[in-house]
Amino acid sequence: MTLARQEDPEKRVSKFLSRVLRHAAQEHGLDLQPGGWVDVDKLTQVLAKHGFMVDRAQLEAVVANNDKNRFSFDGSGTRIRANQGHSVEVDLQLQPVAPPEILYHGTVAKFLESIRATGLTKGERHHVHLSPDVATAEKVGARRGKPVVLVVRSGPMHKAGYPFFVSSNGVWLTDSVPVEYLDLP
Ligand code: HQG
Repeated sequence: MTLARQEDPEKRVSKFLSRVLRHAAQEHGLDLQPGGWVDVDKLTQVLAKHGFMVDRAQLEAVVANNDKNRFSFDGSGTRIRANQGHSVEVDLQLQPVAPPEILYHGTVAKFLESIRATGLTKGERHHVHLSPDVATAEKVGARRGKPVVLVVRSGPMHKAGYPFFVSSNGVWLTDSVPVEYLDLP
């Protein structure tokens, strides 16, 4: 008999952090401040309450080792946030920036018909998420099955007045992508 492999403890903490910081700060009694910041000491208490006895050094390791740099500390080190991916209302204080000419969106075939009808929409999230390169978009799509990578003509879109943002971990964000700016298979 084989035993199910235990998930790496750092990954378990990271998943819990994603859930709390992106989707459920309030439910855990945490104040999500502008920028998405949460007090580190209060977060550590929430972690402990859920069985994650994580000290400062361990929390720093979770932030530093996260495969997608999902989290940041602020300059003073007293606050922590998820860099993007929120579903709750929060002002992430993102500044609009000019995107590269082309960005990519990783998805799966079953969504194409709907995307063809309405373009890319943000669904539960704050923004549509776009990737700077094909390899990253393939990974995003592969979370759901065989990835399909769409080309987004972000340069012309930006010229037409659509704002773009980039999170501190390099994910490109925009409100929606009309179908005329997409290359669909
Ligand atoms: C699809 C991960 C039907 C869209 C990744 C996607 C990313 C539509 C799904 C981040 C549609 C939404 C976000 C339309 C878009 N009709 N389906 N009109 N428009 N879709 O998870 O981009 O690991 O909200 O193609 O790396 O997959 O969480 O967005 O398949 O950066 O840090 O609807 O999540 O980062 O799914 O992923 P999601 P996403 P983390």
